[in-house]
Amino acid sequence: MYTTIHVPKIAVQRLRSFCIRRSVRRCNSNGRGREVFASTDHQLSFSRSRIGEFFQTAPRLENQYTSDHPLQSYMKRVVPTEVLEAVFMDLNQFGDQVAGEINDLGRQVELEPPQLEQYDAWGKRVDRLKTSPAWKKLRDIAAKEGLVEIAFSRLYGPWSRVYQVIKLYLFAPSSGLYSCPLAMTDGAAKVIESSGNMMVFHRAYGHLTSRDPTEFWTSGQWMTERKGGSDVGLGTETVAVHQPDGRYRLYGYKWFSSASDADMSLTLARITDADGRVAEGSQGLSLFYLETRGKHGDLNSIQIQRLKNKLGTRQLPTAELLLDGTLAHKLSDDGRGVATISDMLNITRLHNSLNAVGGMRRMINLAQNYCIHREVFGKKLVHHPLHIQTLARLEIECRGALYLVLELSRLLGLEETNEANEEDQLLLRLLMPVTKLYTAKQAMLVASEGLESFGGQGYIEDTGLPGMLRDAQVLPIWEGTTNVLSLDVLRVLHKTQGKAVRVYVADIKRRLSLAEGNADLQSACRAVSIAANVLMEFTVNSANSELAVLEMAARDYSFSLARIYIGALLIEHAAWVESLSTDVYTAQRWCKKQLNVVTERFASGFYNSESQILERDILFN
Ligand code: UCC
Repeated sequence: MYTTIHVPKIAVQRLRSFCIRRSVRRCNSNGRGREVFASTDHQLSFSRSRIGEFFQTAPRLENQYTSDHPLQSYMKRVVPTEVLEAVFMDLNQFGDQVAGEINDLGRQVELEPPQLEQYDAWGKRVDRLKTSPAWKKLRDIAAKEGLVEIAFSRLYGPWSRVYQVIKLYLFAPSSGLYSCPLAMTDGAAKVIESSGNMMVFHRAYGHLTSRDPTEFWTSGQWMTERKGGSDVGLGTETVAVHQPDGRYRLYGYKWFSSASDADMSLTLARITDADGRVAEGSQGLSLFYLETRGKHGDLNSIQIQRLKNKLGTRQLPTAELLLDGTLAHKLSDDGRGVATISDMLNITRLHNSLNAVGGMRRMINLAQNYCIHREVFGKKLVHHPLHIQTLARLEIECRGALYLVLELSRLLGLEETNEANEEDQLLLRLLMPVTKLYTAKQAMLVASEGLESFGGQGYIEDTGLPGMLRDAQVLPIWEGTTNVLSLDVLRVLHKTQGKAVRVYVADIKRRLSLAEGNADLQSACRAVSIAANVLMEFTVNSANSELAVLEMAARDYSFSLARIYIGALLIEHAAWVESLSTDVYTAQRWCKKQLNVVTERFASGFYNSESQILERDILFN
C-alpha cells in the first residue's frame, strides 16, 4: 500500500533549488561541469514533475472469447447451432473472466512460485509443499468451470470435447500453468475410464471429473526417471512388489514430476517375481494408480527430494520424488503399461497443443493492442506496414494452428462417443503427434517474434512477457520431443501399413473439393493437392527404402504432414459462404509457403547415407 505524504509547496521549492545549487557546485568543483547543470529549474529536461506518471501504455486484454474472430467463425461453421447457443453464454462470461480475475491470479502464481519445506524446526522430515493462494484459487475455478468435467459429461455428444478444448484454450495463457495439472487430470480420467478397473474407477473417476472444488482431484503423470524421459522402456527402474492384499508397494525415483501437489498419480513400474527379478524393456512395464496421501494427509511413503530449478514453468511444483514403499493398485495388464498410458499421453499431447495455440493467440492479442497506442518515428506502430506485416505473419501461423487443434479435438470427440469410423480413428492417431510437434514449434516462433514486437519492453520481467517465452520453450520438450514424436508418426505409418496416410490424403482431397469453382482459391488448392500427392508417393516409395532413410526423414515428413493439412483446413474455411476476404488471404498466404519439406529435401539427397556420414563429420571431425 502506498500512502501520500503532503509536503508544503514552499518546502519542495527550497529542496529543489538546494539540489540544483549542489549539482552546480559539484560540477564546478572539478572544473568540467557542463552548462546544463547550471540552468534553472524551468529549463531542466528532467525533474519529477516533468517525467510524468508513465512512459508507455500497457497492452490491455479484452474478452478473450468475443474478440477471437477466427475461433468464432470456425465454431459458426462447424459446431451445430443448438450446441453453439447452449455454450455461448458460458464462453462469453469465461472470456471476460480469463482476461480479468484469472489473468491476475496467473500472474500472482508466477510471482509466488511454490516452495518446499523439507524439515521442521526440530529436524523432523515433513516435505511440506507450499503453493500460493492464487494457485489454490485457480484449482477451485478449474473445478467449478468444469475444465475437465465438460469432456466427460458428454452433454453435447462429440462436441463436449471441442467445447472443453475451447474453454481450456481460453484459460491456458492466463492460468499460471494450472493448465498443466488439468492436462494430466484429463489424461488420467481417460485412462481410468477405459481401464475397466472398477475399484480404481470408483475411487478416483468421480473426483477427477467433479465440479465441486471440495471433491475435485488432480492427477500426476510420473513417467520420467533418472535415466531419462523419452526412452521409457530403458529409463524406468521403479519396481512394484506384490502385497498379500493384492496391492503393490512401489520403490523408485521419479525424476521429473510436474505438479507434485496432485492428489493421485499414474505411474509405471516393473513387477518383481518371487526372486525379486524384473523383466527388462518396455514389455516389463505395468501401469499403476496411487494416491499421494493417506486419510490424515500424510504422504504415501513418498519423499519430495527437491523442487526442480527450471528455465520456465516456475509456477509449477515440479519435483523429484522418492517412492519408498508407496502403496499402489495395478491398472493395466502385466507388461502393458506403455500401451495403456499412451491414452494419457495422447490427451496431454492435445493439451500441449492447445496451450501452444492459446499462448500464440495471447501474444498476438497483446502485440496488437500495444501497437495501437505505441508511437515511434512520428506515428503509431499500427501505421508502420512492416510492423503489421510481421504481426500478420504470426496471425496466420496462429490461425493454422488453431484450426488444426480444433479439428483434432473434433476427431477425439467422435472417438470418445463411439461415433468415429475407421478413417476418423486413423486420422486422429496420425494427427495427434503431428499437431503436438508442429504447434509447439510454432508457439516458440510466435513467442519469440511477438516479444520482439514490444522492443525492449518485451525483455522486461515485470511486463510478464518474458515468462511467455520461457513457458513456450517447454512445449516442444515435454510430452515427447519433436524427434520422439516424429518417430511416433513413423510408428503409425508402420502399424497401419501406410493406411493412415491414405486416409489423410483422402480427407485433404475432400476438403479441397469444397473450394471447387472458387477462383480465388484455385492456386492454393493446386499447391496443397500437388503436395499431398507427392507426399503419398514418397510414403509408398519409402516403404521399400531402408529404415534409416525414413528415420532421417521423419522430422521433415511430420512437418510436411502438418503444413499440408493446415493448408487444406484454411482453404476449407475460406471456401465457406460466410468467410471473409481475410480468410481467403490467410489460405492463399499459407499455401505459398514450402508445404512439402520432405520430398524436396529427399530429392536433394538430405537423407542418404552419404549425408548421414557427412553430418556426423561436421559435428565431430
Ligand atoms: O512430461 C511429462 C509430464 C509433463 C506434464 C504434462 C504437461 C502436459 C502439457 C500441458 C501443457 C501446459 S510425462 C513424460 C512424458 N513422456 C513422454 O511423452 C514419453 C516420450 N516417449 C515416447 O512417447 C516413446 O515413443 C514411447 C515411450 C511411447 C516409446 O515406448 P516403447 O515401449 O519403445 O514403444 P513401443 O514398443 O513402440 O510401443 C508400446 C505400445 C505399442 O502398442 P502395441 O504393444 O499394442 O503394439 C504402441 O503402439 O504402445 C503403443 N503406443 C501408442 N499407442 C506407443 N505410443 C502410442 C501413442 N502415442 N498412441 C497410441
